[in-house]
Amino acid sequence: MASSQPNAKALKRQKFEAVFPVIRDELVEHLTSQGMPLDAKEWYKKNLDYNVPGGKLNRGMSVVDTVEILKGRTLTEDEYFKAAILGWCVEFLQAFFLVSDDMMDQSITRRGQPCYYRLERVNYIAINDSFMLEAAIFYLIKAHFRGQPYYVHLVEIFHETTFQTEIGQMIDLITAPEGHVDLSKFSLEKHRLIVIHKTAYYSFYLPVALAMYMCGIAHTAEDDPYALAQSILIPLGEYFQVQDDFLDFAGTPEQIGKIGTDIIDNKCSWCVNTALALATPEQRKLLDENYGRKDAACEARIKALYEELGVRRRYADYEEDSYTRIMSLVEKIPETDARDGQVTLKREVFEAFLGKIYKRQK
Ligand code: DMA
Ligand code: MG
Ligand code: MG
Ligand code: MG
Repeated sequence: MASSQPNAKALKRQKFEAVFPVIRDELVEHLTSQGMPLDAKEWYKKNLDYNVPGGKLNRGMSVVDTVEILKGRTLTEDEYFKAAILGWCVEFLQAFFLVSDDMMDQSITRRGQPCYYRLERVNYIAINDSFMLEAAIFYLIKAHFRGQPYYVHLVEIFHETTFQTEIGQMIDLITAPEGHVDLSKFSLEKHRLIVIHKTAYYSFYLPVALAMYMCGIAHTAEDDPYALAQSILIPLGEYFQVQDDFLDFAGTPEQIGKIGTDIIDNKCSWCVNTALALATPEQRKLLDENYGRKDAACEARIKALYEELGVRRRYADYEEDSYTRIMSLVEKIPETDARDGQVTLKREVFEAFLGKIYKRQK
């Protein structure tokens, strides 16, 4: 497969990245049309440049990849551009969530640079700047898709997914109150609810659903390919956030581009839930006394306990189990195209996703 060659992969990324300046300039031009002064345009441009590109771009590029897989052919220039805009809209949504998430999590770095709110000139202005990342999505969709039959679906799914993510962020945050450690409130069930909402919908279902809408895939009461896609992508997203939780503990900042804050932030992470399930009464006491404290020595004690309890081994097992489980879900999708002439869901959509995240180190 040509796309798995490193060169083809790099070219794909470059092609996608090349669309960003076009979109960014269009947004900055909008400010011009509103009579905004130069400093306002420069501020917005900096917000966009600092927060939108520079990530792994997995979410954004998977919109393009999925459209290609669904259509089963190379895209025309116009199709590519449209798919790339939707892909970038997912990256804008991600940027909006990350800017606000880093403030709420009091994080230090992101993508190997200081979190945006930590820039001296930015600070709390990051709140409004995050809103302006979100607003850009609806501006772009209107500018490029207003005349399409699926326009309303795009608008609705961005609104709905945003709400789901915000619900997830809310339960993530209220389950991790500052200064009130109560580990009895944590459970893997609670964790699952949090991660499905805060991560899985926007990171996995959204990109595929956007591609499906763009390809005109219909759904009826009897046949709902969107529900089918969701039944695989939500478990996939859950697995992805478990990886994120594990890397928060085990990844180095060089590797993951961010400094882990979950232990200090009292988060209902997969790691602490795993540790709670394995801990002896003495180890539980150590967890109770050191978790969620703004203290590097407490954090180090928790990390040492994770090592002692074999959280790494548990994670490796979890990763293998997830891979097998998700592959078996994928295999339920009919291998061949049943309906001629119609675009239908394909296994490859999900295999491509799983391939991108399996055993990821960042
Ligand atoms: C990720 O939660 C969810 C959203 C919506 C950003 P997180 O705080 O674990 O993310 P990160 O580890 O990237 O700060
Ligand atoms: Mg965070
Ligand atoms: Mg968070
Ligand atoms: Mg995290």
